[in-house]
Amino acid sequence: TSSSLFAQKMIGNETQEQKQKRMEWWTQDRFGMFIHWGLYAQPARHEWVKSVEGLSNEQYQKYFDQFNPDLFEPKKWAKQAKAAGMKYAVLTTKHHEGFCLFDTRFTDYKANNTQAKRDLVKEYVDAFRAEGIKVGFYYSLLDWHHPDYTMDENHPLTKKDKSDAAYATLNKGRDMAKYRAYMRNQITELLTKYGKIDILWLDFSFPKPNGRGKGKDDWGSVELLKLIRKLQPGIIVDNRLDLGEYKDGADFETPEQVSTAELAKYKGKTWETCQTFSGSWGYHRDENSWKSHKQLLDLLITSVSNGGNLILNVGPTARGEFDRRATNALDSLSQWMHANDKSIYNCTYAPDGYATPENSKLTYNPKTKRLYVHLFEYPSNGKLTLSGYNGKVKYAQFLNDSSELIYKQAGSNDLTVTLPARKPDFSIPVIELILQ
Ligand code: JFZ
Repeated sequence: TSSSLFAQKMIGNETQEQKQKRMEWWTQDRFGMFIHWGLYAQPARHEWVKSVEGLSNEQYQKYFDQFNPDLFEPKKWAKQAKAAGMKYAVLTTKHHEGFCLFDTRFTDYKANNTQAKRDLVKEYVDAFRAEGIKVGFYYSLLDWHHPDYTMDENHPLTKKDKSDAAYATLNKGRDMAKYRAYMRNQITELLTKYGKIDILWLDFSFPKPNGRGKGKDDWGSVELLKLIRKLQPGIIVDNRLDLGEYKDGADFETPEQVSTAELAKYKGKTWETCQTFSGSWGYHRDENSWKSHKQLLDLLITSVSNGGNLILNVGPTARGEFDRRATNALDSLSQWMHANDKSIYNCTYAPDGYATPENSKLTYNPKTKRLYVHLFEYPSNGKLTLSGYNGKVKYAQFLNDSSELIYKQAGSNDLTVTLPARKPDFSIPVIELILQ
């Protein structure tokens, strides 16, 4: 890659070792909760509704006027996240619609001026911190409400007329320099008024050769990242700023809604896949494509088995709670995690020389030298072959109850594990192999 041929430009002078140390908790914790919450929870048909339907600020105003999250109790959110085994959280402090869940001096378009009448980000921070969950902020680079934000292919006002003339008319009086200052001001508020912030998730860049995208020059990305590093030296920042030759200044890659098969490509990088329960990030009432319990587990296990993180999204309702479908999904994860989370935390891909048995996925804890075999299909003949494992295993047990599993040598190199006829009561049982 180009980064091995040419030195990439750095922001600050952190060594690789220092960077690894800064990110240690994140690479060990593996599992986080994304929360997309904003005015778009009311139309409840995707957080991009303003853009997709080309709605003006005036047409969107009713959602600001009606916003009244009477069931918002972030302590409940935090307890649900914790029970599901999520160790960090990232909340949309502002999404593309431009509405701010936090108190800010730089716009009136904020929760304090709705019927909520308060800073909702503050309550989120306090509640999650109290549960011992690391606290992250998502902040949208796009802003479909700000008067200085110029037209681009995603802007709601360009949906009806895409001509150069329409762009020119709509851009009159808009000034991205002022919008850049607005972002810096708001990010400064977010990173100075709420104590230590663990993650900043900036979203997103879409540079286009036709000038109808936005990227580093629009955001002032390099300067912005310098400011962020100055305000919160320990913070972890995603890679969606379009940093150009400074791209190593970002901390992790963000494969979005990719399949489990595609995650193998990220092995060896520092990454987090972000995934929804149902397709939309914001609360979507009529969506019918909810992932099954097993699909969600597969995403988590496959992420760890390729050395990455999973951040799983909940879109709370406009009243401020996780709906029944989300709650059920989290509950089912919490049951599995309660018994099996040792195969997730502090784990990564298996070392070389350990073949993946049929219909399974491996994770490995390098500190405890334990290898975890996740049984996606329970062997119907009660036998699991571990090819090439002979001489490498000291003890074998199910992870969920520490019940011994008997194994014996097969051929010169292999081991055969005998499994009980009755599958443990988990969609994906886990075998724990204590290595020599
Ligand atoms: C985004 C947002 O637009 C979306 O609403 C959500 O917040 C998600 C987490 O991030 O969308 C993107 C950003 C980048 C790409 C795709 C969707 N991309 O580069 O393919």
